[in-house]
Formats: sequence, structure tokens, C-alpha cells
Amino acid sequence: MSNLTLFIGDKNLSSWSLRPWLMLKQTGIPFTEKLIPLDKPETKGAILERSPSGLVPCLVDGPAVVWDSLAIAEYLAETFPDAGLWPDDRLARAHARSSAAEMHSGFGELRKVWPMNFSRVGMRHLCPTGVRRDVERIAAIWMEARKRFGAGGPFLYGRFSIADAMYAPVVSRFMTYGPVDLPAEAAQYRDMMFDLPAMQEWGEAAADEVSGKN
Ligand SMILES: N[C@@H](CCC(=O)N[C@@H](CS)C(=O)NCC(=O)O)C(=O)O
Repeated sequence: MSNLTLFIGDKNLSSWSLRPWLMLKQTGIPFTEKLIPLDKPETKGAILERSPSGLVPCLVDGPAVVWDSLAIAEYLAETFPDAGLWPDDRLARAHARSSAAEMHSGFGELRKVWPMNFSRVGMRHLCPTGVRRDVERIAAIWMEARKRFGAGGPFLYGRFSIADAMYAPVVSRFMTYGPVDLPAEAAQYRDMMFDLPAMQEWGEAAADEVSGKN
């Protein structure tokens, strides 16, 4: 029997924390969340008590300590096979893994120039060439996944998967710094994701953090 605790950072800012949190929420896997406020003198020490990398997210499940969003995703997929966190079909799964990995290791310009700021929808912004290139590549990944593998539902691979969670902070950025101009199919996916009750719940907590309610 699992007893999961997910250590996360501020909901307004911690894009990496949103990913495994959304995987757990969307699949209904029970967990306890513990938020460690970022950018404070005590932050590093508090995270290091739990996460050997000194970074969040970190998942603790009894003796298992899993740091890094993608490692947490794999741990959840393996521990809860019925949650269907990767697509069943081998080709779709290979595509989904590639999409998730590209997000995990790429899109540096977009991440640098447009940091996640979840509660601030519709901010004025610049869109330099590097960011535009990242936006176009992300839209292409989304549309290819939807076209080839998305027939079974509204998510990238039909049913909700790790790939959707990996792109959730991008969905937020596409609202914060925009709404960003996207092809219709990609915009439809972005809006569907942003409207998920779990995304709204995260957004409300992010807004409370910013307004000082939390
Ligand atoms: N590659 C890591 C990145 C984790 C990361 O950069 N986390 C940031 C918050 S979003 C962090 O812990 N920052 C705290 C610090 O640097 O002190 C992952 O995928 O989980």
C-alpha cells in the first residue's frame, strides 16, 4: 500500500512541481502535498531535508525517494499501472515518451523568457525569435500527437497521460503571455487543459499565494 507525499514549491512559480501534482490529481491517486516556499533563506535547507538534489518536486513513498519530475512520472506509471499514465499502444507510447522528454530537456528560450507565473493571465509580453520557434515546435508536437494518437479523447494521446502533465506549465504560459497565437487545434487543446478542474484548483492556490492569502 502506497503512502505518497509530494514535496512541491510555490504554485505560482514552480512549473516542475505542477507536473507530478497534475499526474496525481488527474488519475485520482491519493497523496499528501507539502509545499516548501521558494526563494527564502531557509528554502534550500528545507528542500535538502527531503530531496537530495535540493530541488522540488520530490516524491516520498515509504523508503522510496524520487526526485525530478520525469523520474516521478515513471515511478507513478510503474507503481500504478491501472492509472494508464502512458498510452497503451507501443507507437503512441514511444511518441508520448519523446514528447515528454523533449519538454523535460528542451524549450530553454521559452522557459527563460516566459517563466511560469500561473496567476497572471494576459500579461503584456515580448515574443523574441527563439521563443516563437519554441512555441511553433510545441504546437507541432501537440498537433501531431492529437492527429495520430488522440482519437480516444481530448488529450494529446486521447486519454490523459504523462505527456499532458509535462506540457501543463506551457499551457499556463500560453495564457499568461497571451493568449498566444496558435493554430486552432493547438489552441483548442490549450484551452481544454487550462479549464481542467485540477488546473483551476492549482491556479486558485497560486492566486492566493500572490495575494498573500496562503
Ligand atoms: N529537472 C528538475 C527541475 C527541478 C527544479 O528546477 N525545481 C525548482 C523549482 S521549479 C527548484 O527546486 N528550485 C529551488 C532552488 O533552486 O532552490 C525536475 O524535472 O524536477
